[in-house]
Amino acid sequence: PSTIYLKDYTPPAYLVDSVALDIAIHVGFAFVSSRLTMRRNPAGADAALVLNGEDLQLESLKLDGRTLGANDFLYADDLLTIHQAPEAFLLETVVRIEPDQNTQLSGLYRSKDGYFTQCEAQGFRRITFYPDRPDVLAKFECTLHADKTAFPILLANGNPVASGSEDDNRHWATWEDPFAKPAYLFACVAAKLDVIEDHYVTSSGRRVRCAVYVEPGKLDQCDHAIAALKKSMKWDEDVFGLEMDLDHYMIVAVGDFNMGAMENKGLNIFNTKYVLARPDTATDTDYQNIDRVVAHEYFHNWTGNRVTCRDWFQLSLKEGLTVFRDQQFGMDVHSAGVTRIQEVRTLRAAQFPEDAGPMAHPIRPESYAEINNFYTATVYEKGAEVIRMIHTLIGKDAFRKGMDLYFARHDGQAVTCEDFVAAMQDASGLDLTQFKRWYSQAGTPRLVVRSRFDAATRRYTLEVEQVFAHTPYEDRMAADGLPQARGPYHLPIVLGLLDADGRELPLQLVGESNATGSQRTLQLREAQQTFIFENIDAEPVPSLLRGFSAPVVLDYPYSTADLVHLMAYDRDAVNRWEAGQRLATDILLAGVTAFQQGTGETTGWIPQDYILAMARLLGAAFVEGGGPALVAEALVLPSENVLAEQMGVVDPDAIHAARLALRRTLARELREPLLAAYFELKDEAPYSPEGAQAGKRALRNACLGYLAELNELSAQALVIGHFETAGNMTDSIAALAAVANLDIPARHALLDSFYSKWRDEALVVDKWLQVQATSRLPGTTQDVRALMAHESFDIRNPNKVYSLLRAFCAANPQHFHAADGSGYKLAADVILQLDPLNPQVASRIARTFDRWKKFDPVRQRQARAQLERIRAQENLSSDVAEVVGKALD
Ligand code: B3K
Ligand code: ZN
Repeated sequence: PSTIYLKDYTPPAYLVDSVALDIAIHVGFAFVSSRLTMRRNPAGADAALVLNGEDLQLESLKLDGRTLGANDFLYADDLLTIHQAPEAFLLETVVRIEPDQNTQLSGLYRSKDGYFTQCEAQGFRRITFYPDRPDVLAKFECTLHADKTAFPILLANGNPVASGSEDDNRHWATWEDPFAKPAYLFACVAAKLDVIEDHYVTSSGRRVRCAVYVEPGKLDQCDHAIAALKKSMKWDEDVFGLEMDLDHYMIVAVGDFNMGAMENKGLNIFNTKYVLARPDTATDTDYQNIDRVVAHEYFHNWTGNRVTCRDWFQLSLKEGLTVFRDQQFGMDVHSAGVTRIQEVRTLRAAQFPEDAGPMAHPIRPESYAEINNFYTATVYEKGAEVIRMIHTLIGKDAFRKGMDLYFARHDGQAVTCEDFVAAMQDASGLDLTQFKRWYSQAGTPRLVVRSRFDAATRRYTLEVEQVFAHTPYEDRMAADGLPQARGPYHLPIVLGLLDADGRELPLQLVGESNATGSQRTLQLREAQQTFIFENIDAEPVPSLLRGFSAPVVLDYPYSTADLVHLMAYDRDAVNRWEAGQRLATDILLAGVTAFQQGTGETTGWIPQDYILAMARLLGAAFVEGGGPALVAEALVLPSENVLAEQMGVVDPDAIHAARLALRRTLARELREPLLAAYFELKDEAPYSPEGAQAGKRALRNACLGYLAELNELSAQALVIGHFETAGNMTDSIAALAAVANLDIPARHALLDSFYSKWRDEALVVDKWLQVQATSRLPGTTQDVRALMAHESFDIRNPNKVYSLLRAFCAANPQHFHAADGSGYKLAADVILQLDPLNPQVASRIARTFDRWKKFDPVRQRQARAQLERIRAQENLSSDVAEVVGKALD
């Protein structure tokens, strides 16, 4: 695939003032007529008129009413070039498309209940000819025609302006969007759907109709989504002063969707997974995710839609910022500590490995082959961390001023990441020049921190050094002649110092006249920088990077005693959790070595101190602040994948064995408190997904998970009883996941009964597939293959592929990385089968090979063989070709 460079950006040669679309849906095909009012861009290059078009059959082409002949234009390689276009003109095209054949789910496509669209990033060109780039903003009007009985609902962006009936039992509707927008925010729907309606009155008194459209019969699963929408509307007014600007805000749920959801102006299209919820079908996590995704798409209305991206290299401008906003929302409406811990976990599980692998890129890459490959953890999650650092460095009030300034300057524009940073800099007065390196440097920096205490001078010194990772990204930049200026980052280190009793020390840096507060935000700018604290009587334990104040790897030589101390006393919830994770990581890595040496089973590598600390933690669930939800987080050991990142050469079998041995040991040693907590936490109240109740459930299910590790009939009976008496999906899936790991006769019976109960609820069947795909039992790889032939599986449905195959590849490392290559072979088979159907989804599966070079030579050989087999496939999509090509590089 060819590479596209940020440095090659040029403004569009032509602009579009208005678009009138007419989409007539028939059996097996659709006609799309478009009328584009266009003019030359005064600020653009003197280039030809070129429109994008993909899989379009051109029926007619007129310029200012004159039909263009074969010599007037050229349609080749997905581009329509019109020779000699005037300064201003009306361009009319008619194309025929085949939405029923559109298995890519990009553009206009068929799903069970009707027709839906997905246009970001470049799907609009699969609907009609258009300058399909985000810096072309136009006003859209859209008329839809379809069969009245089969597709009674006709929707597009903005406001409904007219509708009527036609011959042959057909009807039509016209929608008009008052806001100019890029084509990627266009959406339309023609389907049979049920709708639930509500309204929200904005702070200035605008009455907004809020509507959620779902598959017929699912209205009882919409309440949470609509409540989340109204909560988001209120939050954005309260926190950022941002109001809804339309009279209609619609969310449409569709079962076939490549990702989570899409922020089309006034007409969000959502994966059903982030809309539908009922206590018996959705877990607490599902409810939380719905809150977050609904909020995310809603927040895009300002950060993304009102102010959009100049080009796709700027993707993090809208995504990093909007993720940051949905994270802040999450911290406000749920527990702040738990929310932040979960974010740190995601970052470490998904972004750090990406930053250390073949696809490493900065949050604003300089080049890409396929833009769909850059909707990544880096652009989203690290992008959000970068925004968060600005927030931490300049403070909440200046950040709000910066946002206000950003909108004052850029409302209605397509802008760059520089524009955002400039607004923050101008509003705060803080020089962010150096900070901008976060936008152009790839890799996770390591902060090496060393401390020194001098009793004579009563000084405590922290020496901080920034160590940069070398990534293949730099090599590619160098090969392309793009010099990568590399240098130290500007970042906030939020810290506190704890004395031997766990109290926080007052902080006074050298040069300050007195101590102020016990928590500081230090600004690190140098490659090596020293911070000296005065009036310190005894060596403290440093609590560094509180709240995970920067997306870095912290290297500080904490002793076991230090970590146990922080686990017990740190006032920062994230660092209390972090101390436990560090301790567990140290222990597990020792366990890995022990297993490699054949002494793992003795569990001599598990220190008693750790078990005591975990026991204390469990006891604290009922007393101290934070409570059960935080304790539940602390009970989760670092994942196998996160542990793998800590090793030079990954040994997935030893990692699996060590982690399992530690879980079993904890279960055995803490058996009584785990049982006590399990019974104590039983909640008789009617189900609510809200924090307090969900937190208790999380801890109770975590206890159950540990107890299930006891190889005892009574523990198994407990799990089975938990399943059979579960009053909600959170509890039943927790039990089922535990049972899926047990080689006991009840396993089959429980999985079968779950399936027969839920076979008609697609999202629940997804969970059923996932617990089997992530089972640790031998034979899982064959089971996954067999499930691909099960009646419930459909390779054309992304949710099914993610639940069964992505879960297997990404969340079952022991089997995916089996030394015999069976896991890699399965993944490659799926990628090759899926690529011609849906390259975006195939490419996501291909990404699970990213870390293949970290494994031993035997596994590397197996992985390479499969990667080469994929690369050799004819007509490979640019999506998969880029991922596999970079992996093999
Ligand atoms: N902006 C969309 C993502 C589109 C992905 C296209 N491959 C959803 C979101 O981030 O809100
Ligand atoms: Zn987004």
